[in-house]
Amino acid sequence: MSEESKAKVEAVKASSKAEKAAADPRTMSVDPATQQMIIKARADGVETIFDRAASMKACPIGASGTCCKNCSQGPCRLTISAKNPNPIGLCGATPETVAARNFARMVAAGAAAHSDHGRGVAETFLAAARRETSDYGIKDTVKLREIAPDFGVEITVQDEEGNVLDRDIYEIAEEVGVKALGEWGKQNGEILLAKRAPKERYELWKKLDVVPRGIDREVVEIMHRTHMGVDQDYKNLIKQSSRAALGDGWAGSMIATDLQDIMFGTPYPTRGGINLGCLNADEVNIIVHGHEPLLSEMIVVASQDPEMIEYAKTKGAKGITLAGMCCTANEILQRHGLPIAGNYLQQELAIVTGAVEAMVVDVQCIMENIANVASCYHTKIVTTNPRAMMASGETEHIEFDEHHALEDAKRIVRLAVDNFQNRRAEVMIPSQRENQVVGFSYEAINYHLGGTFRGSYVPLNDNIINGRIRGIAGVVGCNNARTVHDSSHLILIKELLKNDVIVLTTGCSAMACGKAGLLTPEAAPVYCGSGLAEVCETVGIPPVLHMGSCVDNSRILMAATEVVKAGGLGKDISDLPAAGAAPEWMSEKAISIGHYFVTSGVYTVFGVTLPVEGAPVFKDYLFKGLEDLYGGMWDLVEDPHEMARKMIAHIDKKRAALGLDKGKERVLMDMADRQKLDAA
Ligand code: MSK
Repeated sequence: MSEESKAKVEAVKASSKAEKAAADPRTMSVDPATQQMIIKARADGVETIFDRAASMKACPIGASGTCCKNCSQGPCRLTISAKNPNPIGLCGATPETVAARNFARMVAAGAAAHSDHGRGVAETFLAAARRETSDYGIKDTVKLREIAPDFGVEITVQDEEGNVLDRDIYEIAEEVGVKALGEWGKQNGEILLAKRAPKERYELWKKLDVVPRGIDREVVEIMHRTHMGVDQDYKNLIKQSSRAALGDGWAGSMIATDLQDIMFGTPYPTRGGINLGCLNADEVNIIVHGHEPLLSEMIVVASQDPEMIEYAKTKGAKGITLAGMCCTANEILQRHGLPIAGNYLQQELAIVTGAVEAMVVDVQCIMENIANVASCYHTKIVTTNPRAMMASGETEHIEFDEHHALEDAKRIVRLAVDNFQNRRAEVMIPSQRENQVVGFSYEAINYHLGGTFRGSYVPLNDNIINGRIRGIAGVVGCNNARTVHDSSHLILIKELLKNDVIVLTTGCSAMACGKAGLLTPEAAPVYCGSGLAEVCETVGIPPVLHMGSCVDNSRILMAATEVVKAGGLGKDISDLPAAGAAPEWMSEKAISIGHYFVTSGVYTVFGVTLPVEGAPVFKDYLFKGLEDLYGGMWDLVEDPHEMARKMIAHIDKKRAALGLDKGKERVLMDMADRQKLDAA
């Protein structure tokens, strides 16, 4: 055999070895339940995202951010090389312009997704306030009274004798609902909740002229500016991206969180289970998947209805199990303690168990392929939102309407029960089922890390100042099939805990933590440095605090604001020893979230990739230039160990700036100090 042929044979051997290694489920996920279901899917002849990720490569030019397809003269693919150091598109657009436009469009899509979710919540809230529906009501009246002034709504009224009386709750709710809905279509002025930010931050946004006007307006303006031949200045495009992203974090998402809390209850710590082992072989299994809690709240009620449970028994099932997937899961978990079947990359695999009678989807993060997977089993896919229909496979559409939501929910549960007897594939449910403690809204943290009788963030600040807690990290975001499922979340978070950094989490990251046992108080002595372990053990909290779903990243903004207001750690979010990360991000919403954290003053690191590599000047602006403007900036680090190192270095930099580089006890503030702070 010639040397050349030998080399070819060796190359083939090596590539088949590499393919085999790539196809090994242990290289795809660190979660044993996921690995087991990938194997079952293959045995059943079912293709999943894990297989496609191994066989289909991402487009390198799109991944670098410099593919422009905003007009029909392209797509123009710009690659900087030695031969062509200054490539431009047909119209002359530079890599910077193209990458900034693409980035801005991702912000717009992400902000739109969160905010349209928020709009739906506001509409249902208003219907509840006007008593146009009997299925929804006002549950958390304390929170309603607390937030009403932020919308300029009075909570008291004076009678003719001058006595101050509490206003009727439904009257307040209606006014709040009207004001909240008005935030979408406002043409001028400012979003009302921008003033919730620390004063210094709000003033900075004003100075930089980025306080959002109305939510819809900022998104529409991005679409206009990124149309062919409009905004050709990457800095100006990012300025508009900042308005839209802030309109997401401090309006669309924040309003969604607030109004959901008022209608369904503000989360407080509760226990729940997580992973595919939450499904039950002898019960009707229903999975609610997506993001909006409006319908899933009603499915909770319908699935617990004794009549419905009896009906399930007539079909041979022992009962009904309702579990969640993606952020709808976080919503029903944090308010009802109902289990989570899995995070984003497990949606197909839940169906592969052969035990899911119905997967009920609303909006966002729903893979089109679940319809194909479902067709290999008996699972019914039920779409419920007119914005999110599916053309592939056989799906049922039962449209959610807030005016008869419970009726819709009962119809869906009955459909699932009727499907129980149609199981046709082998049922195999992994045994993995972890316990977790969730529901750390910023109000709950107020009490758990704060005062016993009166909520306060002061004790948390004290522990940061004395160095027991080195800093705070927000670790959030998705799974990504281009990385090992859950791995980067867990490596990063464990590194942070070891270094006494307390972690706030949401979304699929929170679920990765839950599956790995990090969301229990018992995790503190196992994973934390001595300082953080001591704090967690003293107050009985997990070292990683589950704060909810993707829209609930707004809770992290509020928690950061409360820390600033409690004093002793600077005057702005950018002064805090804090950092953010999304190590396995994949959705456009993550880019919007990342950008509202950056513009709120947070050093924010993403993993996997960022579509900026093909435009070095633009990348430099995001990674360095924004720090001068906002005190927060973007970063990209693939390796989670290195990501942890950089986040801790940033936290230490902020500690040093605050004079906290040597641990010290906090000097207790007296009333005069507090008044000075308030006046500042
Ligand atoms: S669900 S946006 S995959 S976190 Fe909110 Fe998970 Fe990311 Fe969807």
